[in-house]
Amino acid sequence: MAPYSVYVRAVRLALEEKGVAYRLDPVDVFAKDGPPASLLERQPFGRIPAFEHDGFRLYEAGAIERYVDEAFPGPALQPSAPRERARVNQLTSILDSYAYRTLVWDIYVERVSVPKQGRAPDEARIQTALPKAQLCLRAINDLMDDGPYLAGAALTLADLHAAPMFAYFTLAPEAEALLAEQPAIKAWWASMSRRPAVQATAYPA
Ligand SMILES: N[C@@H](CCC(=O)N[C@@H](CS)C(=O)NCC(=O)O)C(=O)O
Repeated sequence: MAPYSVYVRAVRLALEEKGVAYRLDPVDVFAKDGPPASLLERQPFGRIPAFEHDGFRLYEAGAIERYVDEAFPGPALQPSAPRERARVNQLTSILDSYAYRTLVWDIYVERVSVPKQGRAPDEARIQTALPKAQLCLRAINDLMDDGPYLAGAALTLADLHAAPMFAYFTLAPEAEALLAEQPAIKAWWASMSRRPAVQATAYPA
């Protein structure tokens, strides 16, 4: 699985935080001829990650993260109280449904990756994304209560799902002003980015 992938990294963060050893098999999901057949056999939509544990195959990062948390010993990454657990699932869904495309593709990829490839960024796409990013950050901030983690006092899968998205987003200069409006998220990211698991999975290393 590719170390640059947001969703592969989120699963790796869960494995790292649980202290579970794992192997990353390389796959080029953006290959010119499309995703390789070996991936499609495991993930029919041609996305990564595709995960396997003792013959049990699973795709969809959120499902893999929850499996990792529940199938292995180590610190619990989901609260047991229904309402707290629901917040973790709510944040994960917000990240998947609204934040990933806006923060990573519309802002980071367009502002940082596209110029590296020698192309001009689509400024209109970035401008359209900025209020959407603001909305995402505000919504996440509103759910944080007193923090310091996204779902409250303890580290959860919500933090690990979000961290790879923020690692890319914060490389775009636009992130600074947006995060200045949400100091709790800014402080969260400053602390998350120093975690050994986050540093161990950094891309580029
Ligand atoms: N819903 C999927 C999304 C996974 C996903 O979008 N992965 C990206 C890499 S971070 C990918 O495979 N992109 C390839 C493509 O869009 O063709 C999950 O949760 O696993």
